[in-house]
Amino acid sequence: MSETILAKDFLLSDNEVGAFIANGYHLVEPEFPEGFNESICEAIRNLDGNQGNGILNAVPLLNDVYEHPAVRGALSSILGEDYSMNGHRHLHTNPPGSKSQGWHQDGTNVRHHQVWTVLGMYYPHDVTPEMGPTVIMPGTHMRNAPTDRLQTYANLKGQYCLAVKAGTVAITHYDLWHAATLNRSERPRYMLKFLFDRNSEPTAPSWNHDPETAEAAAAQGIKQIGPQGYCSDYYKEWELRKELWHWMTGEGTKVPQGAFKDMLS
Ligand SMILES: O=C(O)CCC(=O)C(=O)O
Ligand SMILES: [Fe+2]
Repeated sequence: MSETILAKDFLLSDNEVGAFIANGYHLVEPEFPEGFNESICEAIRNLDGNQGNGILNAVPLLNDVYEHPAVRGALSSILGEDYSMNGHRHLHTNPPGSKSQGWHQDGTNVRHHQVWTVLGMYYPHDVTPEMGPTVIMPGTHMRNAPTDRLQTYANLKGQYCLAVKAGTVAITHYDLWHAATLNRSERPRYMLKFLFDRNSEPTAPSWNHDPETAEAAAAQGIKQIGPQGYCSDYYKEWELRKELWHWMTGEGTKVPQGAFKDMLS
């Protein structure tokens, strides 16, 4: 019997896809060999300046992060099996004594309510709250906002701090609001940001889908409400989430009458 661990063993469940649709992020904690994350940190420390998009050539071991079956399984689930790595990538070093970044969405304002691009943010060492973790705001991937306005926001109720253990890969919808926070520690914080693209419209679920129970499982994620409690914004967003779920299952964007009818019960 083969011992090979395959990406298909790590596909997300209906419930996890529903949660991604609602929250706009999914965390993967791949098991890397002993010393693997430390080797990446060492390679980063020895770099001669920031390599920009050349970081993958400069630290080829990073291929093993994004080729890990647990990472591939999650990316395939969210972007389809034929997803690809984008040419844009960056090492984000957050040095001791840094200030917080403003809330922002990456890229330019070409936004939509589907999932065509995600970030895969890999942290090669434990990140404590003092070390300037990335902070994300769950659910904001469906809320386009001007950066000048976002810059005036400080702490938000419900924000989620990516104080994570070494090796974590945070997969986030490209439009999710996020920011680097101030580093109050003595150590630089590293984060590798790689982008991944969907290459085709979904024609079938690309995750571990059970048609019998899928709608109820997805509804668990879809009907989540934000930290402010129930308000009309969430009700409006549920419609977009249902539409995204339906699109991801390969059945187009028009949600049939009667789908998710039990969602509010
Ligand atoms: O360093 C981080 O945690 C986030 C950096 C970031 O989002 C950016 O520079 O676009
Ligand atoms: Fe960013």
